[in-house]
Amino acid sequence: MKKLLLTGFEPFLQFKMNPTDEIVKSLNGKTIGDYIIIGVTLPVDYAASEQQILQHIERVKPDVVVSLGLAAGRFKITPERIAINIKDGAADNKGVTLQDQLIDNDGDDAYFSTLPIRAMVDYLKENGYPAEISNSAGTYLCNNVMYAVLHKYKDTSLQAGFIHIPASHELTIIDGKFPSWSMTDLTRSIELCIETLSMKA
Ligand code: PCA
Repeated sequence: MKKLLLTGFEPFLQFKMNPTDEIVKSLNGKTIGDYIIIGVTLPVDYAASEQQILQHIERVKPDVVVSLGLAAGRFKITPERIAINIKDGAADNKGVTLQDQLIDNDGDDAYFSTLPIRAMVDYLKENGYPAEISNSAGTYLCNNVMYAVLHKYKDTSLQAGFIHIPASHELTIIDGKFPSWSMTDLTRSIELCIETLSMKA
């Protein structure tokens, strides 16, 4: 059985919960296609999230890393195409605010996801879930984690990438401003993305 490290994030900024945290907890330990899922939640802390995801990869030795993040305001499931070498955004949960900073001084400007993002989007739509490839993972924590993994493992067979998801109904009930999906649909859509990894091209 192959291993898939599935990461989510804790709540951050004004968001009282993070649906990605709930998804990784509910899928942890399950088998989806050829993969056993190892789910972990990362802190919204630039330094600690990067350090922890790299430590989890060393510990778990996964074949694939799928990282999840909340992108409140998006309408669809959006596998990210690219991570860029920039940190710039609102304060993290430690109060650290960064502007125009490189993630890695020696890193490439950007790395492409090595997940089958087109197949994921097609399979989601075939199964009735709105999805599209996103061409920007932003410049905040999610981009940072995606970039850090793709940079460190660029010359290896590790497959890695990032999927942003819309807000859950629970979040929108609290905040009111975002398009939202049920937790059941959010979780099922991530299962479908993972199923894609076991499909023969
Ligand atoms: N989304 C943020 C950070 C944590 C999360 O779930 C992002 O898109 O960078």
